[in-house]
Amino acid sequence: MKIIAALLLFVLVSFLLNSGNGIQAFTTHSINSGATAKQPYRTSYHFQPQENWMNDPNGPMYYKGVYHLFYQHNPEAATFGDRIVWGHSVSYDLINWIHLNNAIEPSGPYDINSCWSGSATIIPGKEEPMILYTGIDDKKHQVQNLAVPRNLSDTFLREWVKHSQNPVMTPPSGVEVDNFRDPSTAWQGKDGKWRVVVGAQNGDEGKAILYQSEDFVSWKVDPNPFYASQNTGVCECPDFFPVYINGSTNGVETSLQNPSVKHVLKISYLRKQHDYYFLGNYASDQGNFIPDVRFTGTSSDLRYDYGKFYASKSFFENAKNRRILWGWVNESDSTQDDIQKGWAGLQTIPRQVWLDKSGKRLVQWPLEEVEQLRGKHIRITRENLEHGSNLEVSGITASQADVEVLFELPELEKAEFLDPNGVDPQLLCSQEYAARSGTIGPFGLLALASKDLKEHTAVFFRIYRAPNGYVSLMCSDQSRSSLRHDLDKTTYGSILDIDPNLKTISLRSLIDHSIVESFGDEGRVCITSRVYPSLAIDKDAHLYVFNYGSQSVVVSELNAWSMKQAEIGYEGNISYT
Ligand code: DQQ
Repeated sequence: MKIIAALLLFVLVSFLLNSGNGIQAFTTHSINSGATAKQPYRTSYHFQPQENWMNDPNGPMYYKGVYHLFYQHNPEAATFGDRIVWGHSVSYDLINWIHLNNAIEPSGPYDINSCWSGSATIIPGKEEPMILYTGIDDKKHQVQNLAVPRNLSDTFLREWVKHSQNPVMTPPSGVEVDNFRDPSTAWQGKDGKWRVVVGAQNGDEGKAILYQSEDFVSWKVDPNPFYASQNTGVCECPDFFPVYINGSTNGVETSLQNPSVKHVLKISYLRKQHDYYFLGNYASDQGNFIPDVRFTGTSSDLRYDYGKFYASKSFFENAKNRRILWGWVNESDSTQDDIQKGWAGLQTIPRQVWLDKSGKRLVQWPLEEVEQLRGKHIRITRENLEHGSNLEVSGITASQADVEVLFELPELEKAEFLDPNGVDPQLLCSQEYAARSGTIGPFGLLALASKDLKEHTAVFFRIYRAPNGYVSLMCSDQSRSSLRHDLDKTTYGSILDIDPNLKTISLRSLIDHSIVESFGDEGRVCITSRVYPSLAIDKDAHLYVFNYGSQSVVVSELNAWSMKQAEIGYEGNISYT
């Protein structure tokens, strides 16, 4: 009897000691559990709240060694609602996240019907973060409010206090009261005054309205719009920042103005549900922005991402001197599916963003921090892909992977002719789908593919000879991504001018159960897709590299990694050592 009692005591003591040591014992059910048999579409290394609805990234910033991400969140349901709050999570590396309590919730007459999107600005010298956000007030008008941290010495800035003078901006004349929202990060002019832009609408005209302030509390509207576009409807989530023109990948602090930079204005057009950006000149004296090329509403407009990606926001991080971009990726299944899943909405893997050396477009690349999740590695080199080749990349978890491939191209003169003027790449991608043979291409990856290929998401290129050189068409084709019918399977695409001497073209895809984020030509074209396979789930997912063009292409090098799960969970339940 004594022996049995001693044994039981030993087991109990070891259990208590072990669980006390390894935080793991407490964490398992609170950490983002990733995809499971019941939840095959839950991601494993993309940012998601534990449950319910998430949309826009808000107020991202880096403050005293900690990254903050706030986000539009409905804590009550997996659908958008009429009491939206600011969710709040913090991280030391932008990949593993600690969820905190909501930072900003409806409370006063100036935000009682929701706390919508906004941005953070860190006041230099005082090193004090300020948040400007949109409140839906008691009359359902949109107003801008200010919130500051309660305690600057709290490492995670858990509590935010709303300013007594809220609202600090109300809809000015010439702006609809229910279309005045999403204040940008502020920048400081040479006169020391702060400036922000707020998205707006008047009739069919979309606008970004400029405000100025000396103290961040009293804001004066500029009567002339900072930017306006006709027949577009509302401009949401404007983001305005400088980029270096010398091809440097470094980011630029938001207030910097000198001849070494050019400016970027990003507008999220609600009607299009896409994020468009404009390169141009900031005429600081006149208080407006003059885009090099105006918005046309056609596929020639520049976009951050040609797939599912909206309401993005960037911030400058001084520790690594880079500009980091977050974007919201919505679901492509039905609201009913979201309710069943209990969640909806992802954020992309944060991307570093800079101006291409051509000066004509931005380049985006997943932050280097994501590489810490790379596990098992497979490498393929010098593999000739003849017409009809379909080579499996085996040995990694194809449902949770990072793949980089460099294709060596045949002689470009052999390419078919295409006049890209007036061509809609998205339409072309759905006509020239992956399985249809061309001359140079289609070649690329089949991600989240079932063994029999009945399901696959094809991310691929085709190269064409154009009137003034060569172009590449990059597509992400969801049409065969799932046997399920109740999904948005729009095929996405974009056309890019390429150097006539181009010998290789690169593709990287981050695959995470229901998302495929792809970066073509070293990040000059990005396409994000949401897919919900019914067969190609977990261990039944496969990855192939293929070529259905009549000309052979060579896989000069392919590296693929299984990706580990990121640690994303509630405070107190994760160990960060
Ligand atoms: N989402 C917010 C608005 C913003 C829109 C509401 C963009 O502030 O205009 O959740 O997705």
